[in-house]
Amino acid sequence: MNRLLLVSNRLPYTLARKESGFDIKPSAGGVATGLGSIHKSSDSIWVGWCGLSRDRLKGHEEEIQKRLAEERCHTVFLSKYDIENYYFGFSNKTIWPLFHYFPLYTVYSKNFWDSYVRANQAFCDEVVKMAKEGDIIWVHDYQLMLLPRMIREKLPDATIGFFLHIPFVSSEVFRLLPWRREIVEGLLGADLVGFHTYDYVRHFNESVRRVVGYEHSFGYITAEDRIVRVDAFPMGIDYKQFSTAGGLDEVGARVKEIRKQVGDTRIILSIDRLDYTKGIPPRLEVFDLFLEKHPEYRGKVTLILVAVPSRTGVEHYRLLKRRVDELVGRINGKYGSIGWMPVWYLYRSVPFEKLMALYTLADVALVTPLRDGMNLIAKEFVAAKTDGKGVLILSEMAGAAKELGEAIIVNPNNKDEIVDAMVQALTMPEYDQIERNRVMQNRLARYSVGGWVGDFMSRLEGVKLLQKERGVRRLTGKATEELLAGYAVAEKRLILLDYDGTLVPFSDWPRKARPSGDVIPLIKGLADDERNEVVIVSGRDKETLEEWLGALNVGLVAEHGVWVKERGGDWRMVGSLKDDWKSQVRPIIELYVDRTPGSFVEEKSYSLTWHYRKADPGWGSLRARELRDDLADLTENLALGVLEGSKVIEVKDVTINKGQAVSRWLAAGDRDFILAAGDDWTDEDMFNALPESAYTIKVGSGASKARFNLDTYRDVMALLKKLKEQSCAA
Ligand code: GDG
Repeated sequence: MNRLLLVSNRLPYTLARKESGFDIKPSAGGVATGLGSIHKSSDSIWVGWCGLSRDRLKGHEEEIQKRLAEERCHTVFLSKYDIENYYFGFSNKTIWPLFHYFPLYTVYSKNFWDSYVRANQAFCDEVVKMAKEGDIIWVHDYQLMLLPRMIREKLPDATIGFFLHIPFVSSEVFRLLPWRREIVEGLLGADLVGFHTYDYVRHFNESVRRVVGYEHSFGYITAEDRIVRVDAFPMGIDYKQFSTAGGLDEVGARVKEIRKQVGDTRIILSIDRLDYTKGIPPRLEVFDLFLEKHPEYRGKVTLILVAVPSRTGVEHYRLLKRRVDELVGRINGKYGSIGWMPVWYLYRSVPFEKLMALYTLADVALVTPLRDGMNLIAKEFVAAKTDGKGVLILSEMAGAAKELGEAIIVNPNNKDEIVDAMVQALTMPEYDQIERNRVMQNRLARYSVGGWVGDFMSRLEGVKLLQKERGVRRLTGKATEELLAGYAVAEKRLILLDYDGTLVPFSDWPRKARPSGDVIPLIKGLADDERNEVVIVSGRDKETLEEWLGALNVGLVAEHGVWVKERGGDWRMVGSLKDDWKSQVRPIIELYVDRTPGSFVEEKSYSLTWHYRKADPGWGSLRARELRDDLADLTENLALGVLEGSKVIEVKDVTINKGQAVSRWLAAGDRDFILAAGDDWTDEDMFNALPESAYTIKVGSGASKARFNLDTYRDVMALLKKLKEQSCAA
């Protein structure tokens, strides 16, 4: 098993300054708890922040790293300013509220963002320093969303996984973020991006599609240079720990202690970090309503409310604390009596034994977050109920609701529904409680935190294998050397190049894809070598090709072969083609233009093309399917083909294709070196027409007849540059 490099904002240990030296304590929270057990049981190194700013550690850096190294941890040093702006700022005032559907709490600040970039860079530097070949780098959570891409830039072949512990919002909310592109690109630096639920996966895929235009299919996103897997991995708990700890003596002692204090009432339990996403004030309002509507439970039920202090430096959290204090005071004042306090309120973190004692004692767990990535408390409560007795009331807005369907599932905004759920829970027959809990327990035992890690790791391995398979044909190293050697000795070379997507990137409007500054000199340099014949084989109209490339000493093919221009010659049409079909087809395409904002029709002499790159992606592909069907019916009896390309549907004469077009250059004499590059389906005809010895190159990662592939037009340009250098050197 390869070594694991865990990376998260916080280390599982937090440092505090003492009068002399430092104190080291375990950190609290979902990520620390979940990953802590993996860290303990495996050969891993954990890179994260230790909780103190760089200034406070000054002069003790080595000592601290040494102390942390004993726990297989390594700290990142951050300035006070960056902690303020990256952690309390961008992470907790921008991403956290936005990703939990609190857009009104979201602060958009350039300073926060700059610190976020800087802090991610600081993490990257440490990870790169620590990483060894073969390590699996696993980055966690929303504070480090730029990190996968940053690491990838430094270590291109690294195995990188990313897991988001909070929800991924709907693309409609995500698009509010000014830095949405950077975030998506940052995440796509990973090989595998994991979320708790399939909903988050869907939202992420849709955001990727809208923000950077990459399509997804069957769990894979084809990014510019690589395939990235995106999947759901509902995080589990250390089931064994939670299902056995009830038997510990310390826990038993705590159970007795609490029972003595609370008295002989039924117990409803509520435990969370004090966070506005957890819905604590509405939960207290529900409890108030419950006591009001059901006076028969007064004196018979106690709510134990544990609120763990969190992010106390952030304004919304301070206000929240005040609101909770008020509500607890109000309820206790309104219903309390001597001998019965309706709400037992603990504003602090409790030790594990006490947590277990509370799980053991509670008749009902009231887990009603307004939004929650997963919620481990719900799972821990169920696991702790070894006798099967106890009822979980769970918000449908928590990721855990997807797995714990046997709980009483409620809408956290529907107070009456929750009150009814509380009554249902308090009166539920024992056999029903046991039956529900057993089903959930079996599920939690099967997919414990260990299972979660194993599942993530095997998917990560899977995507690496797939990348390798796809990369086998990649034109790198040895194959490039062979190609260059073949080129060097050849005397009659033919170089066939597609234009869009091969020499230049796609742009929103075809007219905008003019040859960039280096394309013309490069092609010219190649064409100047007498041993070379260069042909640009394009689907574009001849007027555009003439305008952009006409001055070069190259052959040109327009409209996929309708028009051909040999070096020094004039444009000629191939065969006799008809265009009278256009009047029948055009109105249908125009109808789709009207119905699909952002799309348009391009008319060439013997073809009509519907472009939808600028349309809404989902809508565009739906309409494309409809248009293709409509056109297929219409063109059935005509010699026309309806072809689908990269965000285009094209109707043209079926007898015309790039393969047929390039055959005249093949027939023109023996070639001792042929290179052809293209990125889409129309280029496949060209590859098919060439002899096996030709260097055929597919740009992009899709299936192809080509012998090799390159990732992007940039790689094609780099290859052509090498050829040109050889030509010049000769
Ligand atoms: C984030 C996401 C997602 C809590 N109080 C005490 C205590 N805890 C432990 C619990 C549990 C963990 O902390 C809390 O986890 P949650 O999942 O409920 O919540 P977040 O901290 O918000 O975590 C969340 C999680 O990441 C994992 O991906 O589920 O949705 O927001 O394990 O046991 N432990 C002790 N004393 C406490 O007072 N000992």
